[in-house]
Amino acid sequence: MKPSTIEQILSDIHISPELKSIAEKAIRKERITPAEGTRLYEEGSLGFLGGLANYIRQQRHDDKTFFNRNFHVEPTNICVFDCKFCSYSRLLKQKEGSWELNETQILDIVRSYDGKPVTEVHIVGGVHPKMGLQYFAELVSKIKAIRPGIHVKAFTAVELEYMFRKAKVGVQEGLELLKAHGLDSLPGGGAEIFDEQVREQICADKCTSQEWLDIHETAHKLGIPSNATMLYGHIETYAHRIDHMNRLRELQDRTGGFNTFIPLKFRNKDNQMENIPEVSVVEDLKNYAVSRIFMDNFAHVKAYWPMIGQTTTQLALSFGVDDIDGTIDDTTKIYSMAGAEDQNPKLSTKQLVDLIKHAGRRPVERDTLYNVVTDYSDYVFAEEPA
Ligand code: V47
Ligand code: SF4
Repeated sequence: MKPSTIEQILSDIHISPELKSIAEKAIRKERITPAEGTRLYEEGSLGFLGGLANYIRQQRHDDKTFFNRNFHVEPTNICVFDCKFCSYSRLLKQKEGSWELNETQILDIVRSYDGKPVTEVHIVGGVHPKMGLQYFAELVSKIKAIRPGIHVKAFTAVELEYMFRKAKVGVQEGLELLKAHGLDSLPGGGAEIFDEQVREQICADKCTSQEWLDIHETAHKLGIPSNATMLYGHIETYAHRIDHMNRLRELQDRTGGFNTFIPLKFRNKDNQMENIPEVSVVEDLKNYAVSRIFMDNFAHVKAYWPMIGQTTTQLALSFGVDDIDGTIDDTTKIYSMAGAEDQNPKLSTKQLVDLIKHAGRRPVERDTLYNVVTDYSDYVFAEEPA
């Protein structure tokens, strides 16, 4: 992929002096302000934002596009909370459409990957009132006993806040316990939009923004890295998105513990916000681009392919994205239940590699912490691997 040149970005005839000065700052690797970030959303054309984001992406990662080999375990979709955007959760008393895996079933999923070259298990689910801290700590230990080398990326801050509160332990104590049992990192879910008024309308009863940020900050201080997400394309404004990213950027300045930033597009099927139309692909791409430009202290911006589909994922690689998550298998239901095109999200390694190569980029398998596992640039597949 030919990188955008500075001249190409700045020669856009429609670019205002204000946008030009923001672009020049970003190119000089100077931090742009929240007001400048909001202006990018409001005034930047898709071409301009894409050119600038792609320039930054190329400077950081060249054509490299990261993915990993992982699988998801979703222990339950029973949840004590009532997020209006969620198509996935069921209340304890609601039997239809709910599931609850017991420990044996979860460990059997882990065993089913014996001999397969996965490097990560991503554990996330509803907040079940009866699955507590001790249960999950022991579960992590048992997973590690079966598969000692696997990276356990588990439990959103929402799940953690609830399990620590129920167990009457502080955040640090709870995280230390989980770490001692083998927890390696935290996924980025539950962040949604930090603005308190928006949060009140879309997910009033779960952990607050400050609690989410405090849990991640404590985790980072204990040597547990994490991801950060942002749920966009519902009732929030551009200023809310920038405020969200700014709170993450400030936390990252303090700890450096975030691996990657993951914008999550709101999908509107079968949830209490289904009257809100989904945003366009143009908006998705602009959002990736502004994220890449604004989040100057985040090494990676991830497009989560099961949520946006494979074609938009390929496009996103020219709008600042350098990571597309993993092979995943068909074990995640969060997006298929919310209306994503892929009902059984699963791509083999060859399919992921081809997806990246066909978009003109260089596929690199990484582990959770972005150590390179295999560079697939010139790799020839003998036969379809598992
Ligand atoms: O927090 C729920 C989102 C998140 C909908 O860390 C929805 O590597 C869109 O955080 N439309 C959970 N989004 C998933 C998550 C995640 C996913 C992939 C990778 C990582 C990582 C983390 O899913 C929730 C919420 O923001 N979500 N419902 C919906 N209707
Ligand atoms: Fe529960 Fe998570 Fe769904 Fe909210 S998004 S209702 S916390 S499963």
